[in-house]
Amino acid sequence: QSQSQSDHERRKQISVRGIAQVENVTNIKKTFNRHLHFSVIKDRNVATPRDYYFALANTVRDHIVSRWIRTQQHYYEKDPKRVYYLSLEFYMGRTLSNTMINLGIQATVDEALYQLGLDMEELEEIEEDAGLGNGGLGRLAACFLDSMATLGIPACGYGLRYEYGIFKQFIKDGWQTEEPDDWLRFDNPWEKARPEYMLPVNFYGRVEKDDDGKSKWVETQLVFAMPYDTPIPGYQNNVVNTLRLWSAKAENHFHLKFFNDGEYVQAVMDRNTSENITRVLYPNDNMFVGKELRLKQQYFLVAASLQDIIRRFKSAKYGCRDLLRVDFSTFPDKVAIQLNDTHPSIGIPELMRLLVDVEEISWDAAWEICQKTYAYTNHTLLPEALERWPVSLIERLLPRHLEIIYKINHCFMKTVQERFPKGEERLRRMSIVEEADQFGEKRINMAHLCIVASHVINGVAALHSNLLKSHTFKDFYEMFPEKFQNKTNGITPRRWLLLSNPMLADLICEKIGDSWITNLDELQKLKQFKDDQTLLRELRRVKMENKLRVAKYLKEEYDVSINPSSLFDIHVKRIHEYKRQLLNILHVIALYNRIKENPEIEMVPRTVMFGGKAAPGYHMAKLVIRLVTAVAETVNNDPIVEDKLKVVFLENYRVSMAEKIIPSADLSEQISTAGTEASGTGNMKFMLNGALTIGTMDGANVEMAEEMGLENIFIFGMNVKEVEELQSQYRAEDFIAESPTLKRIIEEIEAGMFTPEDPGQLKEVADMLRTNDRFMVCADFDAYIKCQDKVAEAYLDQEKWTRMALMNIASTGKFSADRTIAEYSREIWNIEPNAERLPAPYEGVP
Ligand code: B1H
Ligand code: IMP
Repeated sequence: QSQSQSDHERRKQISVRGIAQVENVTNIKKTFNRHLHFSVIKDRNVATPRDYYFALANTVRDHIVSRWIRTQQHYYEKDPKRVYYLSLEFYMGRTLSNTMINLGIQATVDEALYQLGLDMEELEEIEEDAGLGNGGLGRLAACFLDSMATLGIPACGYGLRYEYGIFKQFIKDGWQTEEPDDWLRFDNPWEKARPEYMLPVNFYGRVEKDDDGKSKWVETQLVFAMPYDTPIPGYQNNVVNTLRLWSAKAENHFHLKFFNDGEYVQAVMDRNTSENITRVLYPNDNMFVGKELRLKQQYFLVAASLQDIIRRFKSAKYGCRDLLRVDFSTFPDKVAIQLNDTHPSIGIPELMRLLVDVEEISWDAAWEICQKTYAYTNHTLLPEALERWPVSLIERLLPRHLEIIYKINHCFMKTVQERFPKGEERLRRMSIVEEADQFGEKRINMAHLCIVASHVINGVAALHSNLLKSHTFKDFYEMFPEKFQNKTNGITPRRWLLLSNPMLADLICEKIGDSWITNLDELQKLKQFKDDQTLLRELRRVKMENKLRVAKYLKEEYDVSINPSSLFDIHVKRIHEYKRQLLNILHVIALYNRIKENPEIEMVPRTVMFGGKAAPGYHMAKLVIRLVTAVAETVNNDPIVEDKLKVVFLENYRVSMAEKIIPSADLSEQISTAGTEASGTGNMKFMLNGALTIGTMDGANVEMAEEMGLENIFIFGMNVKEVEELQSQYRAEDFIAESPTLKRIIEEIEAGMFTPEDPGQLKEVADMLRTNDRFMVCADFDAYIKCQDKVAEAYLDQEKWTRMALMNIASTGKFSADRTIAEYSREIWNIEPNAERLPAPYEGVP
């Protein structure tokens, strides 16, 4: 109670500092009551907390509306170049608090609710996460939307309105189980359906050629795309951009005559087949699954979005008020399309089809427009994640697109041949159309298509971008070096500090003011306080309060008791072999073995927390979860351990849980095999919240270390070069033989020490480590254990530890998504960010 009281006070203070115009409490109370009455249709005698949440959401939404309309009008008046971010995933999480913060009305709303006898934090917890993403890639898209709005960029996100987002994870008897995420069950107050802007999308059919060789795609099956718009407010600048998500709607005219009621009823029921397109998000992170329905989703997204983009391009005004734009040569000056990985890459042949077949532009002119318009971001080097669609599938679903892809490839192969005569091998390697595999199946390499059809391709961290050039796309780099760029990922400091860690945000504001919220480099100013005992003490206090909050949450929600003074060692991200949750749990077992050897041992008490979802079909990832829960059961119930060690598996880790957990971390685990994690963004969130990192020289960890200095981070293990050298001759047995600690642990897993009721249960994990480990856990084991010992030692000196945490926080400037988006703007989209505020609705027209 007193905890939430003080939070209440703090939030009020911090937001008041930032707002010019405080919206008034009386009006907000009035609007809230009106919404409870007219929108929710309840009185306070029968209203449930959910009813109050909806009344509140509607109240807050009201404050967006005029800004949203005015921003869009402003764009039409100014006719600037537009940016379209196409993504199969937008992992938005919750919207309520973020909206209040960005609108600057949080303190006022909080006060109004307080006066109404309601608790804002309790109502916030009722909101479902918008879980329309798997992990980093989807959350990056969400952070980018926030930064684009904050930088005043005329941007629009296009995605799919999945009826079911990422599954809900439950742990039953130690194993992951999945439940559908029915997030729309109670209505979504943040979206507005726009049935009047519905657009047609075609599938299947065949291609007809007319006499002068023109192609027509005929006898197709039609599905409609219904847009749902969600407002994306910038941070206190009165800009509101749009996230437009498409939902599949069956068409209404079946052009059929029914001979009986049954046929008619069946025809209505068959509408489901069309509407299944946007039913569910595919739950695989970093893994390509070549399912027809997934390709339908991809095409559905781009076909609808491109029609919308072209419609807007044509209707946008330039100077003269009512002239329609017909000349497509200016298209790339008015439109930039960013492809979030290859997932929307079927948009390349679709744009070519629209320009050539529909707008009747010549192939060469269309191709130039296409290249100038598209840019492609690559997010992974893992071969199993690269999209390679079977030709036979594309041919059946999108016959005209296959023809276009063949033509693109034909032209491209000619230019390669001109550049590199006698480069037979090279030609084969670079082809968009791959040669037939062992089953006679040819595939389309979507990354190759993207590189050829875009003017820029970028990786998501310096190391990753360099590996793209030197390995994955080496041939392409040699041919088009000017196309390759790096754009190191970033995160939005609004959600990942201001919203999630109000106490730390407040402390920072007290010291250096609040300009860091939109200019994260300002945090550098904290460095001058590195020996300020008062600040270090305050930092420690904030961390402790955040840890207490998490301890309380785990007790209330999961009945898990943890020691808040222990070192919180946190590993949260999708469960994947390359992310090496296994390496971490091996360390936990090593600590447990030490305690058993010597129950009197003096050690820094640790709470090791794991969280993350395994793709439902990923057997080994599910076994890793089982190993963690088995070790947790064993360790947590062994009286000998006392409070030296605790292991927790955080069920159903998602955006809203990340916001709670990350501010409490002392130690952030970022331990992927070097060269496998393209960037990582969780790493940046922990750093910003004052956790220290234990990590490999992988992805953005490299740049984090560079920014903060190696003395403020715990780096261990092989680097990319060492991984590469070992790869082909890796034998786990060599490392096991040299490490008695490791040998013992693997034998214990094999013997069933953690699953005594079924000793063979985890043998597969041990077998994999011994004989089949692509990610070389054993090779980094000793270095990891040594490094963890250094972590524990450092934790003993709390003052030094806190100073390191301060240096982490102060060095995060580079990892603001605002910096990332400013770079995309200038170096890819060719537009200048605009930090100016639009006038507020009550300040007159923009
Ligand atoms: C990332 C994916 C991904 N890279 C395929 N690739 C998917 C691939 O549904 N699929 O088929 C879904 C997701 N996700 C992540 O992107 C990287 O692993 C991270 O290192 C990176 O930080 C993040 C954002 O760039
Ligand atoms: P869209 O970008 O074409 O989807 O339009 C989004 C919003 O922009 C509309 O709902 C209007 O608020 C605004 N808008 C569209 N066309 C015009 C126009 O011609 N003048 C001013 N505002 C417009």
